[in-house]
Amino acid sequence: MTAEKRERGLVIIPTYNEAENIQRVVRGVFDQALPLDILVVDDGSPDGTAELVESMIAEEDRLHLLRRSSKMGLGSAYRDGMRWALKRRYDYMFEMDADLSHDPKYLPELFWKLKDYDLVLGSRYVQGVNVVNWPLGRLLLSWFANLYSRIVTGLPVADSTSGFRGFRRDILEAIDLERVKSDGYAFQIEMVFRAWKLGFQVREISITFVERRSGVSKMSKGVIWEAVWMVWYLRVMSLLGRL
Ligand SMILES: Nc1nc2c(ncn2[C@@H]2O[C@H](COP(=O)(O)OP(=O)(O)O)[C@@H](O)[C@H]2O)c(=O)[nH]1
Ligand SMILES: [Mg+2]
Repeated sequence: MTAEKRERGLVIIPTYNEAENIQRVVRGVFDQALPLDILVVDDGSPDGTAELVESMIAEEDRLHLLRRSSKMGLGSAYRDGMRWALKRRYDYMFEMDADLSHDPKYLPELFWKLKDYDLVLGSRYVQGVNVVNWPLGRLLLSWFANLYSRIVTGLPVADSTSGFRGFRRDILEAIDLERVKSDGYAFQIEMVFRAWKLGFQVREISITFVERRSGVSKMSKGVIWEAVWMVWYLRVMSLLGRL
């Protein structure tokens, strides 16, 4: 008798000073009753985020922690998390913020869609604009960043900067993570672009993003400039066949 293979996923959550949020988001993920583990990638948060995770690990063997010594950026945290996942037998990997902007209730849809698609994005802009509590300036920045990235790269995606998404393992095996250099929103765009160029099927589902209520955003001007240049880099390198 052949038992049906049950897909397993890993939710990678990067943290820097998320002590006020991390325990709630971990519980929210496990409440979904999906075959999911969690890997928190913490960059030496001075507020004790990692210690809170460790106290939960004692009672929850599906929770894991990767401690890094200092703040090295979101993209770098995800790259390390993805390498960690690739060494283990996960079929799917998910990206998710720790600040509860990404509601775990969308995980089942992301999860089940990965049976038919290679990369599933939780998208804020597929059905109008679904963002709660962002100042107008921040919303416009995000919306225009997506328009700009679509025009420059040709990516047929409404929300390529979204940090709530699921990958099938084969994408992460196919993309050479050593070559992925970007860190902030650019990292998100770059991963979708590389997957799309490699011919993987990308799908968006509609989510509502709610701005964090606790803790502070770590996004900076540098991260925005990185994205401005990165989309041109991606386009040129891809035209030259050197991506
Ligand atoms: N490990 C790690 N996590 C980070 C870093 N920068 C941001 N994060 C985490 O990435 C997620 C998104 O960051 P956030 O500041 O909320 O960005 P925003 O939602 O675009 O304002 C949160 O879970 C942060 O704690 C970093 O340098 N290292
Ligand atoms: Mg946030």
